[in-house]
This record gives sequence, structure tokens and C-alpha cells, in this order.
Amino acid sequence: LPATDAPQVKYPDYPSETPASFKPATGSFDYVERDVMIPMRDGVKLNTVILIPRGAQHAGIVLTRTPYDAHQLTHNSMSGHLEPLLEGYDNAADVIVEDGYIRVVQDIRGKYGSEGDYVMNRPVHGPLNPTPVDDATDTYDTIAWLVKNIPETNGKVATIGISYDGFEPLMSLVHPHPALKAAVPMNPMVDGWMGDDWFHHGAFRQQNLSYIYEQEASRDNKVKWWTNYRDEYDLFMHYVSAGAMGDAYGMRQLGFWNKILAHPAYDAFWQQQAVNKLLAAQPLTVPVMLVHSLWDQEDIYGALAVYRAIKPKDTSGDMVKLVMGPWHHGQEIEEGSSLGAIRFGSDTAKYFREHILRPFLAQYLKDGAPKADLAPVTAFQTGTNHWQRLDRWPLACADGCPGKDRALYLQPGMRLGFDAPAGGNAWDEYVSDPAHPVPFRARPIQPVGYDNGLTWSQWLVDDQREASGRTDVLSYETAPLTAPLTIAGAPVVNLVASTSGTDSDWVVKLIDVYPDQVAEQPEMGGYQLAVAMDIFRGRYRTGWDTPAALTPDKPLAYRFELPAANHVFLPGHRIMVQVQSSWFPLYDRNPQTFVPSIFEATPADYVKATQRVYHAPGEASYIALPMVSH
Ligand code: PG9
Repeated sequence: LPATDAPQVKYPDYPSETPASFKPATGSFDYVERDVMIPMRDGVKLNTVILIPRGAQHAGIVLTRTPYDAHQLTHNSMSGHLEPLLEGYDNAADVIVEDGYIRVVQDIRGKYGSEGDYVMNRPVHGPLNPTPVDDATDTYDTIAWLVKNIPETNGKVATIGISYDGFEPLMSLVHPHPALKAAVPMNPMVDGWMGDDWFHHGAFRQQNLSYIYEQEASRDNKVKWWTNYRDEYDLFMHYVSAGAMGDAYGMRQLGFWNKILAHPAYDAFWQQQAVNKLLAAQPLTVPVMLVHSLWDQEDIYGALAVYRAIKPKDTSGDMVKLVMGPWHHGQEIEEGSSLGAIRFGSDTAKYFREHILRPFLAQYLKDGAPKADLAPVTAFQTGTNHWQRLDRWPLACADGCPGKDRALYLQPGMRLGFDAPAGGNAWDEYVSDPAHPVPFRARPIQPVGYDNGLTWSQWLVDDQREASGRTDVLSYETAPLTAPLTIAGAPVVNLVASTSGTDSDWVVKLIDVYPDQVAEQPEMGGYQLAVAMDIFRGRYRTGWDTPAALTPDKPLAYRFELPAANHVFLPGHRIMVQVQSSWFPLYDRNPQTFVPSIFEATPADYVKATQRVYHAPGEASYIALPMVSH
């Protein structure tokens, strides 16, 4: 392209057909667009797209702050009508447009059209952020400007967003602006190490390298990731460790990648930016609706962690609502009648937007609107496929809940049952070979993403039969149930296991096995649907911030929560528990040799290990099921 500062050669008798400037004719549009650079308290200006329904008066403002390009998010399909313009990521377009809200989407500091420096999930001012500004102050300053400079508003603002954009409504709750009347964090990023995007219980989600690369390499994400492999399994095997891969891609130029390399354990860097911990220490002064996806393949930890942290502050019972739907990450603003092969009998996402989100926003943004008739918890029960109005969550737990956990024991003969093992063989074993890690889904493994043809969003509901047939996966199973078995909470793994190595990963899956034949949906015959599964990196067995070598061949106890489930195992179904020691390439391989940091493991560190899972008296492995009596 010609340099814009090159001397322009003009031919007066043959002028350019492109005018010096072009002004789109938007008079017929049903909205007015104002793109403004809003100054923050430190002088940095943030690019803000403001879309006002034409003729709006006393309208509430629905604000999203995003690292994903405000202009793109508000111009999904060029149209003179607001709804098609807003269709797409992060816009509950039907609710926002039909209820006449002013839609504001802003590039966060350091991204796309905004000025300033970018820091991933910028920690609040404090030990991790010495500057006087963070996403809380930027939101405060933005809201102050909006209610002062948009005459069409009634001065009421709600923050809303999904994922990283769900992290932002949580930040708006820290020293909130008085015009902030409600926050709707959906599938929010909350604790990147414990259970959201970067690690799960210490195992690194290495397929997100491409995200870090593109999100950090340039302000407008124009520097794109590259690969020479169709199958991501081959890509990550080629580079051996995530650290070596990062070096091969030049990622030590990227600030956040260097912070990940420097903090492989759950040290102060991660603990001090865990948003649930931050909000637990804040007063709760703004009503919050937390939206959680039961099959959230990206941030399955965040919403419920925040719910646990702030619900105790809700003395009125009106400040915190929780919604749990049978969705993948962000599916609440898409079509919600199915996820992969799993059918829900109705469009659960539209139900959420129409009957839960719409009245909640109206109550706080519309002058004179009625109080929304919402239960403290609105949860979709999978298996039976119906919505529930609940007074609390969870319904069952170790103590303090209406229902009690009940131990589902691994038993000899690959059985599963509520009787503690009384005899038989004491353990089962398999060889975990880092040269042949267990794929987390059928190969070829696709990249993380939502582009056409990618099914990343569905992987949590993939049929687990692929894994159950492997010799390095143990599968324990009950007999077919004769009565419904209901769980409503977080299953807790209590594993007794040994490894011949000095470090090890343990992946545990709680699975609903469909009957061998399902008349109304034949392809579901024998389907193995995971209702809760997660990984635990053995080096953190005695402390999240203190990795320690495992004693080889010694049965050791591992205890960790699986994601919450709200599920009924129906009669004729069986319950299955699978145990394995790799989940590749989503998670980096454990070399099974204890090293200071797995990011720096060498090829020689990767060794086969013999894994044993115990089910003997005194060495019983079980899942504490959050059971609800019928
Ligand atoms: N939480 C989502 C994500 C973050 C980082 C890596 C991959 C996904 C998101 O904000 O889309």
C-alpha cells in the first residue's frame, strides 16, 4: 500500500474517485452511533462505541468492556438496524434491543482503539499493580462520563459480559460508581490457576498458547499464531514441553507469558488476583446475576467460586442471583436446545434471556419497572431436562447443605458402588506413557476456537468411549440403576493412588452411561456423557503453592473437587468413573519425574510410570457424590 505520507501526485483532469472523506448516510438507521475516546483519571483515553436507539429517552445503559475489539463486537453485520448489528459474541441482542437500552462497548486499556498499556486481566491497584489505575477505576471513570454525556440516558448503568468480558463486570463491583445498578458476569474469568483458563489444579492448559500469543503480541491482535500441523496432538508432541514451545514461538517477548513461566505454582501472583478472593474482601453494594455454564469448557470455575465468596454478604437475599444452564462457554446468548449430541427439549438459552435476564435488567435499568420474580438460584437439571427455582446452591455437600455427600467407592472387578471395598484385589494398574498421552478428545485434535467447523465448545460432552477402551484408562461402573439418582453440587474426588514416578497427573471423570439402546435417539446408545471431570497435578498434593516430589510406589491420598453438576442419572443408566494420567494436548504432559518447573522439563525427564489406583480396606478410593434424596 502506498505510504500515506508520500507526496500525492495529482492529475487534475483525472481525479481520484475516492473522496477526501466519506460520510455514511445513517439518517434512516434506527440507531445513532457515537464513537468517543473517554479520558480516564490518568489521562489515557479509551475507545468507546455508543449505540443509541433513535429517539431514546431516559434509557438505561448496558455496558460491556472488552479486550476483543469493541468496533467488531458492535458491527457484526453492517445494518441500519440495531439488532443484526449486535448479533454475535457478548451481545444478548434480542434483550438489549427490544428493551430499548443504550448499548456501550469499550476497548479496555491497551487494546484495539484504546490508549494505554495492556496487562492480561489487569490486577487491581495493589501488590500486583503499582499504578493508580485498573479495570475497576477505568469502569468507574467510564460510567461517570457516560451518565454525564449521554443526554438520552436515565443515568442507570448495568455491566454485562462473557468470559474476559465477564471478568469486567466483576471489576465494576470494586468501589462501584453510584450509577452502576446491576452487574451480569457470565462465565467470568476468576481464578486462572485453580480452574479457569490457564491451569486446572496446576496442570497447564497449553492449547491456550495461541490465545496468549495473539492477545499479547500486538494492540490489535494483527500478529497471528501459526502452525505446521493439522492435528494439535502432533503439534504439542513436537515441542515436548509448553516452555520449549513458547521459546520456539518467541514468546519470551510477551509479558504475561514470562509471568506464567515465573509462577507455575499457586503463589501470591495467582492468589492475589483471584477475583473471588478479592470480592470476598469487598462490601457488596450492587446487585449481581452470576451466569454459569454446566459444561463450560473454558471458565468452569469462576462463576460458582464468586457465588461462594459473595453469597454470604447477601443478607437481604436480593443482591445475588445465580443462573446455571446446560451450556458450553457463552452458549446462553446463542441457541440452547442442545449441546453436541445432548438434547435439552427446549431452547434453554432463549428461556434464560427472556425469563431471567430480561426482567433482571429491567428491574434495575428501567424507571418504574417491577421487581423481577426470580429465585435466588435458577438451575437447569440435566437428565430430566427442566428448570428449577432453588433457594440455595449447592443442595448437597460434605456439611451445611440440605443433602449429604455419599461415597461412591471404586471396587474390585472394575465395579462402582456405595459399599466400601471389603476384599478382593487391592488395586488396579496401568502404564502412563508420556510418548502416548491420552487424547482429551478424538484426533485429529482441533485448535481452541469458535471459527466455522471447530467443535471446541463441545468437548466436555464428547462421548468418553474413546478413552474408556484404552489400556491406560481405568473405567469403573455400577450396574444399571433401578431408580433415579440425583446430584446437585460438586463431586469430590478422594483417590488413593501410587506412581512409580516422582510426579503424576490424575484425571478423574464422573460419567453418565446411557442404556445400550436409546429408542428416541439411537446414536445415544451406550453414550458415556461426562457430567463432571477435571485434572489434578500430583506435585501439589500437599499444597497448591508448594510443589513436592511424590514418593514412588507409595499409595498416597489425593482430594480435589470436580466441577459442579445438577444432574439425574436415570433408571437404566449406569454411573462410571474413569481414571487416567494425561489429558492431551489441552493440558501439558506431566514428565512423571519431579522437576522444579515442568515448563523447563527436558526430553529425558519424560518417563513411563506404572500407576496404581487402590480400592482396599483403609486404602479406598471414592467420589463423594452430592446426592439429593428423592
Ligand atoms: N476466557 C476465555 C479465554 C481466555 C483465555 C484463553 C482462552 C479463552 C475468553 O475470554 O474468551
